[in-house]
Amino acid sequence: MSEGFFSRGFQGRRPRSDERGRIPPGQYQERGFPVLSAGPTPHTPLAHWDFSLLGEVKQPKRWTWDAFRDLPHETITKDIHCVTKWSKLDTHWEGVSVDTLLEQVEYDAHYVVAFSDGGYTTNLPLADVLAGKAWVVYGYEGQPLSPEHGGPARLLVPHLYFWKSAKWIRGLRLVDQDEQGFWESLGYNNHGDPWKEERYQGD
Ligand SMILES: Nc1nc2c(c(=O)[nH]1)N[C@H]1C(S)=C(S)[C@@H](COP(=O)(O)O)O[C@H]1N2
Ligand SMILES: [Mo]
Repeated sequence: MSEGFFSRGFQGRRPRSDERGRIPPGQYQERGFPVLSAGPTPHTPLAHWDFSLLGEVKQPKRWTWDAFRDLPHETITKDIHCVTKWSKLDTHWEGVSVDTLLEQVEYDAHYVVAFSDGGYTTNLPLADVLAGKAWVVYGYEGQPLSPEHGGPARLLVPHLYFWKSAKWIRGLRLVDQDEQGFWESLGYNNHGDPWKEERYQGD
């Protein structure tokens, strides 16, 4: 068999015209949805679930699951990029924008630390979670978000590597000074822009 036969086969299909230019450097296009979790999947009953805004806020805020589900929500279509090199195009989510959440408190802070059931944390500048850049999502592809992928709710920050999209999120702590989260303290880049390949510290 000719080499051409094999290279065509291994190359897979060509990107559709509307997909060209959407895979950041060093990434490949994934069509499945890999699960990447640093620990076991928590299973918090919805009756015990809440979402909090804490830290440098005048009055901390807490929503129960029902109250959270009553917040204005939106459907979101975004490409996502994992530092382990897969990217997935046109993923569909449903949830509440971080703008909507932070509108409900008075705060004085420049960073947030997202915190999750199981102890995972990740840090972000406020500028990376406001102005329609981040959501707390509870729906994926028309279904409730599955536990493996972060259900009942996860952060979605699609313009940064996917480790910033904390699964099983329970709240945001607003802070003046940046504080490293779980992967950031283990050598991942503090910011994580996939288009700049900000994978590890020093990138
Ligand atoms: N709570 C929590 N959130 C997490 C992680 C984790 O281990 N725990 N892994 C992160 C990493 S490294 C990635 S790539 C994505 C993976 O999300 P997925 O399992 O839905 O693909 O979740 C991120 N959020
Ligand atoms: Mo990741």
